[in-house]
Amino acid sequence: MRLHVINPNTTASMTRKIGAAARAVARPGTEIVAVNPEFGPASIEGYFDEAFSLPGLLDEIAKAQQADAFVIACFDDTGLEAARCATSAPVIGIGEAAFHMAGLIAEKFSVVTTLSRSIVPIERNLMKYGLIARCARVRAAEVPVLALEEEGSDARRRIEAEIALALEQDGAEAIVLGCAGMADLARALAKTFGVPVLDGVACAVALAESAVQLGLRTSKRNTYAAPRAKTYAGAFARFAPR
Ligand code: 5HY
Repeated sequence: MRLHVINPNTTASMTRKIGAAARAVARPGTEIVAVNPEFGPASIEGYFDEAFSLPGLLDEIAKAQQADAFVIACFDDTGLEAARCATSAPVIGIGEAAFHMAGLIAEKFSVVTTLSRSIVPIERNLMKYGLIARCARVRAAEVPVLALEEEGSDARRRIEAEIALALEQDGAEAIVLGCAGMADLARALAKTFGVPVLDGVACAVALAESAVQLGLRTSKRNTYAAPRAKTYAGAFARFAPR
């Protein structure tokens, strides 16, 4: 099978990191194609960037209609519902995947994301997915997303400090890493803290493979139905459903 893993920001080094994390857990017969748009924000930090990443995300999906499934590799699950309208293949968000997987192995989990501006969007996703009661707390390490790409940054130290607080104060039994850019840290952090630490990229790849194996496709009845034919004016004409 072929999984199309889309990093909705335009930072190629993060796309390579995401691709490596996906290939590390993919089954032998699974081809991972990791891509990012050529246009849009270099990182997605809150609602403004999410909005500006959507055209590029949807364009990547339109270009890859042969994929067996898609993973949206942004922890805010940016554009997840719109993406499900754009294809009949399964579309798995790394946030939603990590939340569900954490709920299978722990009663309560905390999320450690990058900046405080991402806390409410993640909390709202948890409510949307019906999992807010299983999340002890969504925390921010106060690390800009691109600091995770910088050699020698103090990002890892700040993430570790926030995980320690989550274990001390939240009653967290597992930790969900709240950024695709943290994908390479999960195994080491699990060893450091002795608790499950989940990376959404790995969780989403596993769930996407399962959906394909089960022969499941996105339902096109009502909510995720293909967009009705209409004019998409101006520069957005290229995004009209193909
Ligand atoms: C992500 N931003 O996974 C999110 C995480 C965040 O560019 N990739 C991004 O901080 O919201």
